[in-house]
Amino acid sequence: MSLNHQNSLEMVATHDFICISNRLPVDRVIDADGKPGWATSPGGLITAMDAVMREKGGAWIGWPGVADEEFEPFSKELIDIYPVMLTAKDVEQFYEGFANDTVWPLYHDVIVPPAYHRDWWVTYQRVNQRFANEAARLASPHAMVWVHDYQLQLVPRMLRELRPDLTIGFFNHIPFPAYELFSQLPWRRQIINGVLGADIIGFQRPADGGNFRRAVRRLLGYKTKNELVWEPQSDGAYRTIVARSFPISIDVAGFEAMAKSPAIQERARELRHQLGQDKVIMLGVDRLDYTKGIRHRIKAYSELLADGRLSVENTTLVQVASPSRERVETYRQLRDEIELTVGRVNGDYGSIADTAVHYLHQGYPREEMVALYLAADVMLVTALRDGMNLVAKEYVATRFDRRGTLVLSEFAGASDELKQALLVNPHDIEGLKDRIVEAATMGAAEQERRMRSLRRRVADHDVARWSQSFLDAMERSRLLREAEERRDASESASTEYAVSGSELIGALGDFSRQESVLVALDFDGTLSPEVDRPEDARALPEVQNSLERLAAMKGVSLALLSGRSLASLRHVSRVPDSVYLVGSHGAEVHDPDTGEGMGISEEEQQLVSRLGAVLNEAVEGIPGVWVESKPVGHAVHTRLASADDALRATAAADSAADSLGVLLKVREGKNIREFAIRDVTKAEGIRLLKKRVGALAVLFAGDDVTDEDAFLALSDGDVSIKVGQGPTAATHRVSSPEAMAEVLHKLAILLESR
Ligand code: GDG
Repeated sequence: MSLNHQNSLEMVATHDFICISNRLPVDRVIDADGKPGWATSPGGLITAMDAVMREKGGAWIGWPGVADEEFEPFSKELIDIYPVMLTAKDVEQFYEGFANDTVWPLYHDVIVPPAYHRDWWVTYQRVNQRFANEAARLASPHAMVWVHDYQLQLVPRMLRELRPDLTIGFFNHIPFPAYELFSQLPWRRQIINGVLGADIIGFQRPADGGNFRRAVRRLLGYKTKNELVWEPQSDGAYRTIVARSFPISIDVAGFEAMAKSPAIQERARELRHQLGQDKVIMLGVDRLDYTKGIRHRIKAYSELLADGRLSVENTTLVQVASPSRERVETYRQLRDEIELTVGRVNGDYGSIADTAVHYLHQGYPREEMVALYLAADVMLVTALRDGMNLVAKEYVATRFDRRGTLVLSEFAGASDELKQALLVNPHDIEGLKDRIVEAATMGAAEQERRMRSLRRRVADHDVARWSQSFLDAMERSRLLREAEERRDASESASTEYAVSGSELIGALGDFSRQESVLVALDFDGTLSPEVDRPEDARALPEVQNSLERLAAMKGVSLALLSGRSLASLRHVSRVPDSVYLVGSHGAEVHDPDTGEGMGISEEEQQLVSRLGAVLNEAVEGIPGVWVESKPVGHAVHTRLASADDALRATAAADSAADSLGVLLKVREGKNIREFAIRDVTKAEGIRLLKKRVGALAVLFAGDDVTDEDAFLALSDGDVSIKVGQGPTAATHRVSSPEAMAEVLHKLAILLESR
């Protein structure tokens, strides 16, 4: 944080990192002496942001939950909080209206009809502008701003217009609907354009990202390629936006620690005792919301009681339905319906001794929720549509005893990851009933087997990892843009760097004066023109000649870095033995001195094989598409396919890869989509080589987006060359492999003559 003079009257603190959400992570409280203050609400988001906020001197902008009252900025536990004022009318039209009665139902598959009101839209824009203005005022130059959720979809664009220097992230916590539904929205273009003001756009599921990119193509006609959106700029260039999934999670260690606390365990025992020691206790925990499938759950349970498959003597359902959006009419109606149903079920099936449904329309402290999770034999998550559903992950995190069964809706984002739950389609009441009975009667060994696997997944992917991966993506975007700006500043953006251009020759001259250098080159598209069959690729003859000269020089280490497997690279490159070969984007390294490579574990190998099997099955029969095996993954090639078939193949490959239920690293190149079980980039390959050969300077040339990682890994004094068109972090550009041949020829001359 630093202090700036915003204008002569006002001293304003500025921040390098800002988080914006509709609701602040604090609640207004009045203490015992009637003194007002602020209490941190222990939500997942603040836990996720806590470390980064402290480290970066972050600020949080949001509404404190009280209408018509202005609050001064304040600090709470090292976070600077800037309350935004909402009038009662704003709350009604922006929050309850447009956000919760237009966007929320529309984005949750129109489970209830969305209401479209022009005055709500006007207020939504006005309030979004207020949030954007505040962020623009508080952000330091080149700061990062992370905007959260569907209430603030216009903020990214508004902020970009005010402060183009910022790196902006947007995360959508709820689903993004299919185009056929989204297109109902009268302001669909404005919303898409608003979100696209961000550099990084995050969604819960890959399918949400796909829906969003489709809406971008249909409504604005922008090109998208896999996870990238290309937004045309007024100068003819393109801005690259990343729109992809970042599945959110919870503070796993925090939940587990609570579950292990003696007080909470004692409370869990007490709950079990009160509910019936020998009963199967089923639990639902939701905000009272029509998306959560509470009615479906109660209906299925009541039918099971009616059928006699379950009875109130040996089961009970505890339903916590915490109050939510009570001023919105559809929520009032839902509450009435649920309460009517619960009353009927209890009236029809309960007895003096046994209650069928314990219905609790109350909010509870987190400790009580954890005790309930521990007491429950079966957790019912039957959402009709849910971005993620954190309750499912919380239940798993607390069950360190590896007992309990999770029944989980396929329509909750969590089902992408929690494959060992009993997955269910909540609309299929018969199927839901079968799943509930299966869960209620599941043996201990099977519970343990499933819970062990669920817990491993959740433990490996906690909320810290989620926020870190989003922030890393923002940081990467910031670095790329800075590199572009540096290049633009040194020469006009549209000018191609010619080989004979003084800039590049000057850089090559400086580079060649170093005592020990590393010349690292991508192969396909950089040294060899593109060919139909990958095995036919060959370096241009002039290039081959320069490579042989460079390979023979003292003080020069030569390396080829490719996305190809090592074997394939060795086959096509035909370079002298002294050349370092790095295959599979850095996953495989061949050191000519030691002959060493980098291995992968047996477990990883098995996962790679499973991935290969599902990908092959998914694209089988699609003309012009094939799957190439790589050491840590597989690549789907679409170069020979028609545009339609290529799209069909990548979509099929995406869902096949999703079906494995593991988070894969997906990388896209020209007509190629790679799925890897772990991250390997050419940047790591470069770092490894530089260290191994002890080079003082590095030259790297490449043509593909996968080469951008390597460009970013270079430092001052290094030379980076992009071959061909497209946005790049490289400092120099040449037009083609032929032009690159000329560069290498000149480089060989310069190095030879030192
Ligand atoms: C949105 C998206 C996405 C509930 N009642 C009480 C209570 N809770 C806590 C739960 C959980 C949280 O509230 C609810 O999170 P969910 O993920 O289940 O659902 P939404 O509120 O709809 O959240 C959702 C999420 O954003 C994050 O991106 O997963 O899909 O709809 O943590 O434990 N907590 C306490 N008392 C209660 O009575 N203390």
